[in-house]
Amino acid sequence: MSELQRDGEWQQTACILCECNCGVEVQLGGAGNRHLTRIRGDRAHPASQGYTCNKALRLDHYQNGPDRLTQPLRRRDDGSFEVIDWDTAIREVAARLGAVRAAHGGEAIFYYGGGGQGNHLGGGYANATLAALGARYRSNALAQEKTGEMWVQGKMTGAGVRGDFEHAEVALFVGKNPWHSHGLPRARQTLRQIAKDPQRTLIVVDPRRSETAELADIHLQVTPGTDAWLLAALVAILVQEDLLAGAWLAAHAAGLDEVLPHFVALPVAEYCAVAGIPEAQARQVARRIAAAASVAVAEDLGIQMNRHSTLASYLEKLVWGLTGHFAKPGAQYAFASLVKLAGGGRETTPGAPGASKISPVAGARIISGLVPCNVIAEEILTDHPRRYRAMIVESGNPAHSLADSQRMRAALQALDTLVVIDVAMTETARLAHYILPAPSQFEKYEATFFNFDFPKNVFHLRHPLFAAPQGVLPEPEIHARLVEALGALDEEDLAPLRAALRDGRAALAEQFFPLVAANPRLQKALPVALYRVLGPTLPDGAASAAALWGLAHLFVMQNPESARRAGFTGDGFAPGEQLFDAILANRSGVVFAVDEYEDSWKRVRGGRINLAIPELLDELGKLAHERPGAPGAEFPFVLSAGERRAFTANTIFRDPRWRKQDLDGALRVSPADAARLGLATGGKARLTTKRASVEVVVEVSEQMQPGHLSLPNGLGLDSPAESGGRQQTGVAPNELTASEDRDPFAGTPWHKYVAARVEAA
Ligand SMILES: Nc1nc2c(c(=O)[nH]1)N[C@H]1C(S)=C(S)[C@@H](COP(=O)(O)OP(=O)(O)OC[C@H]3O[C@@H](n4cnc5c(=O)[nH]c(N)nc54)[C@H](O)[C@@H]3O)O[C@H]1N2
Ligand SMILES: Nc1nc2c(c(=O)[nH]1)N[C@H]1C(S)=C(S)[C@@H](COP(=O)(O)OP(=O)(O)OC[C@H]3O[C@@H](n4cnc5c(=O)[nH]c(N)nc54)[C@H](O)[C@@H]3O)O[C@H]1N2
Ligand code: SF4
Ligand SMILES: [Mo]
Repeated sequence: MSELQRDGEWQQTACILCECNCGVEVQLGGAGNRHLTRIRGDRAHPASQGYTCNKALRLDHYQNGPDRLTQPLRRRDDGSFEVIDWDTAIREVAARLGAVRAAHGGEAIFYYGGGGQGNHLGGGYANATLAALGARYRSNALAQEKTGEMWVQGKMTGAGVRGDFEHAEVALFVGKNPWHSHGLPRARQTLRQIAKDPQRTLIVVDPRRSETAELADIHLQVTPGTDAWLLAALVAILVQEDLLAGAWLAAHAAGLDEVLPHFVALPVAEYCAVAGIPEAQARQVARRIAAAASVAVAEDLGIQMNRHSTLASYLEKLVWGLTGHFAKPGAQYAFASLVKLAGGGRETTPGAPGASKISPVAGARIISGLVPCNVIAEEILTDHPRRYRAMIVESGNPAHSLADSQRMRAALQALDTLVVIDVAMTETARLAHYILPAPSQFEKYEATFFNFDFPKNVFHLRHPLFAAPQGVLPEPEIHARLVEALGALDEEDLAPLRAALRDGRAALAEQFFPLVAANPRLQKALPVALYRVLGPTLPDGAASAAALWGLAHLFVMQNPESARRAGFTGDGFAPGEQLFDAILANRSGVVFAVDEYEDSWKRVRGGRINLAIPELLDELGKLAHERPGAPGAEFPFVLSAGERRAFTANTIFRDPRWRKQDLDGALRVSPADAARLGLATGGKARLTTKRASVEVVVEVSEQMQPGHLSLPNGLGLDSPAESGGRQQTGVAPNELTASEDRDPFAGTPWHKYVAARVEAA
């Protein structure tokens, strides 16, 4: 029985299945007391306030999932794995990566991942390992969805921007289905409230009659892949009908004169026709947005993984920008962040000022420090001297989740050294030379940096519920050992910090920044240094929280007013200490920032929204001559490969039994297409793209428009079958996708626009 178990008591933690990380309370029990037996929403959680969706109740399938890793593993020449001890694992991994650095430079070592929907704390420590290796290039899942939007935000505001849907008069979702995917707190409650209030308007742009579209007042059922035309038409209507927020723009925006000429003569009727939207409906929407007291807007994968995605992100932001829906209740806001998840949309290489802003082989734009996921394979499968030769994958499953699985597998297999840090034997782990096993997210301290709320922003440090199995190590410990094995940090470096801490944490705070500034080795290994010095002194074994201490102090220094309003007051280092104590103590999460709507302006670069992005205005011009239409005779359908449904959760659950419906992950087909092709619900079809041909179960669905197909995300994993052997459930979407099908600006994939053919099987 776990020593952490307190019988029958509800314990606070969070759901790890989407970025909302709703607070939950759980009871433990079952075999060995190692199960989550009861789960309910945590009313004390300041963001979720007791809310959960259907998925949180299934979390035990993660905690007790199949293929759990409990010992470090090393690949044998025949491809099988042997158990090794941790000392051997750390020594050999450090030696092999060190050898790659010695022969080819640290930039040949690539880092992928760092956290999923629930776990970012461990990834924070990886920076020390990368600095020790001199690694320069990295990526994660954000670089196959959000980097285009980040690049646009980097140019327009330089800040992370979100919509205040709770208070919005008009809510606009473009290519997003929050009923299932969430992405805003208590999504279903908020959607229902907007839908039932006659004063408020819910607008959804989606080719599919999604669950959110079903609730909407206005559903713009676009032709797949044509959002750029629709959004351009909406902007043009605002311009041509003189619906702009003139005085507001004069006070708060720049670049209007550069933007207007691109829209004054844009043929609205023609663009609406391309998008399959009645012109009158588009005009109704533009007028509603201009007239509203507040509009909140969110875009997501429907446009971010589609044709013209970066342009569409820009046009979406012009819609609310030109109508002045920013920095007021119910509109867009720039949030306070405890940690910037990625570098604010700038084109940069992390840790290498002035270094190249493009990837070394493909020359792809690096946004927010992330190499586009779609070029990773290309950066490996080449004889280019600057190719990546080794890779560390931490909490990510690129062999399954990135475009073009066949090519991704070939790339991972071509590496000199692949190290995987995970909890389960995944599609990626199977290809590794070394597998380093971590405790599950309920067996250690964990947190995410998805803290985007406003005006109150929340951070939640979760405490462990179970003891970790013998043989696994938390990620901060793995990184600390790697950094030490690489010779990048030792007791001599740490001694002055330890001496300062003897007089208490406040004394450490006083001396910390000068001490770190004086020793570049400390600077590079910062999180690990804190883990080693401060970590062991933290209560309840919370060593992994050590890096948060530095972040708490930095946050308070940079956002004194927001912190003060949240109750962290006093002089000098006192508020930072208070914030850190509150983070450690409060098991349901902490409000770390309280903002005023006006505060958004302080976070906008130069205090003005920049409306003009010349590269994208040029791109806009190309729409005039392009007519997307159906993909072609060989592949007459548009396949959206990766729809969020009631029972999908990326690849966090590997046990197919977690799903209560849609067990096979059916391909959704419109009734008209099904009738024409002789397809029926529950029957099989053959689905073919230029990359692969698979058999799939069909669901004839009224949600679909003719010519459009939709497959769920996260399926196609294999797991132990009850009858012995292994079973695969559903189709792995990226067997069907191709890495070259990507956005020209951000390199994000066209997963929602895959040319496909379907036939009865
Ligand atoms: N249940 C569940 N929730 C999740 C996840 C999960 O796996 N399962 N994953 C989480 C993650 S990682 C993410 S990034 C989010 C993603 O969240 P969403 O982006 O909301 O999810 P999707 O279902 O992938 O895509 C949204 C919508 O885009 C529509 N779409 C397809 N083609 C087009 C098009 O051409 N134009 C427009 N306008 N729309 C189009 C689809 O019909 C779909 O309804 O969800 C998060 N939440
Ligand atoms: N075709 C297509 N492909 C897609 C999508 C799509 O819509 N269509 N969606 C994409 C999107 S938006 C996303 S975000 C990605 C998601 O894909 P990935 O980024 O690969 O993320 P997850 O599926 O969340 O898997 C995370 C990994 O973390 C591991 N893990 C869980 N807990 C821990 C832990 O505590 N420590 C460690 N070290 N590991 C842990 C899990 O076992 C799993 O291997 O998929 C993308 N792929
Ligand atoms: S919305 Fe659902 S899946 Fe997302 S964190 Fe909350 S309970 Fe989990
Ligand atoms: Mo995602």
